[in-house]
This record gives sequence, C-alpha cells and structure tokens, in this order.
Amino acid sequence: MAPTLGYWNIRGKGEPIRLLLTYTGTKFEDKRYSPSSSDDWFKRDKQSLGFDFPNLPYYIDDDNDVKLTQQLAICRYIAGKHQGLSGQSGEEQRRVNVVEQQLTEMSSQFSQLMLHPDYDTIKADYLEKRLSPSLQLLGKFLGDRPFLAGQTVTYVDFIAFELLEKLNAWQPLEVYSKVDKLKQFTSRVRSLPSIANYLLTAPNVPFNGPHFKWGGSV
Ligand SMILES: N[C@@H](CCC(=O)N[C@@H](CS)C(=O)NCC(=O)O)C(=O)O
Repeated sequence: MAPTLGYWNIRGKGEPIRLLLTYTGTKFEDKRYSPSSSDDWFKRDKQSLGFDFPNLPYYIDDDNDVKLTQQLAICRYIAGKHQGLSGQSGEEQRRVNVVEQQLTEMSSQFSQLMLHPDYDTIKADYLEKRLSPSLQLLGKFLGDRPFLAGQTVTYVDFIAFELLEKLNAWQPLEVYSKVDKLKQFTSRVRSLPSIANYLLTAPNVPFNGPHFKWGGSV
C-alpha cells in the first residue's frame, strides 16, 4: 500500500517532503487538508491516527508499520531508504547534519517575522541582520559543489530549495540577485528531471498558512 503524506493544502513544511518523495520516485497519497475546513484535521484525524506527537506534516507507511510526524524525522526516514540521500561519506553526512539545523533556524526566523505583530517595523532589521548574513554563509558553505553535501543530491537540498524559492518570491531583490551561487543551486535542483516534471504539474497553492503576513494566499 502506498504511504500517505498528510499536510495542509499549502507548500509550507510539506513541500520539501513532496519534492523528496518525487525525487525518490516514491508513489504516495498526497493527502491535503483544507485550511478553511481545518476540523477535518483538528476534530477528526489529529487524535485518531495514532501518532506519538500528532501534527502536520505526517507520514504513514503501513507496509513498514511506520507512523511519523515532525518534518525532519519524515525527511530522514524517507532519505534513509535510499542509498546516499543522507550523504555518501562521513564528511557529507556531517555537512547534511549541520546545514539541516542551519536551514531549520533560518526557517524559524522567517516564520517568527511572518507572525510578528510588528512585522512592518522589524522587517528591515530582519533582512539586514538575519537574512542577508545567513544567505551569504549558505552560499559560502555550498562553495563550488553542485549540491549542499557535495557532488550528489541529499534530502537537505529539497529543504534548502523550498526555503530559497520562498524567500526569493517574498523579496526578489534580496536572495538570488545577491548570492549567485544560490541561484545556480536552485536552478540545478529545479532541472532534476523528476523535479522539473513535478513543478510543471504541482498545484498552485500558497507558500504559507493564512495567518502569515505574506504568502498566505496565491
Ligand atoms: N515541529 C513540527 C511543527 C509542525 C507544525 O507547526 N505544523 C503546523 C503547520 S506547519 C500545523 O498546522 N500543525 C497542525 C497541528 O498543530 O495540529 C514539524 O517540524 O513538523
């Protein structure tokens, strides 16, 4: 039986997992809950599906008796089923680990801004003191490698791709135009045949939930 990925009908934390499943050629049910009828999740499935820590995204792989929540745990589980997707060597695995946590931090800083009541006043500060240095460091970390771990794709490439695409859609003058290596990196991920194909047909849904200051609608 095909596994199920459950998430809101937005890109958010679900999209890197959708990309990873697409890249690995995993057939899955892409279960999308509507934010406007969130009772389907909150009142129906959240407590009944049997998760240790009920949340979205979730991943149910009945054939292997696996029920997971937490985005990174799901990514690591899927990557773990495919040779090399968590890094080929010890050095690559360390690169995956460190950049995974760095991307998580960048993502959470972005979400904090997006949910902040003083968004308009603190945005400039975030761009200058948080985002810009983080992007420079990420570009430097990538260096001349094609992918974040090294020569081949790992799961963190999809987390980075989605974050960079979102940041660039929000602030087109602050991301790719300032860090060319990151622009080349996302073009490379976008051109992977299965990803290129997915992007042609992917539903046009918002990056974020409706409560975010930006990206909550298409
Ligand atoms: N640490 C969790 C956070 C999950 C989370 O915040 N999920 C949000 C959407 S991004 C949600 O709406 N969860 C549904 C719920 O709280 O029941 C992860 O990384 O997966």
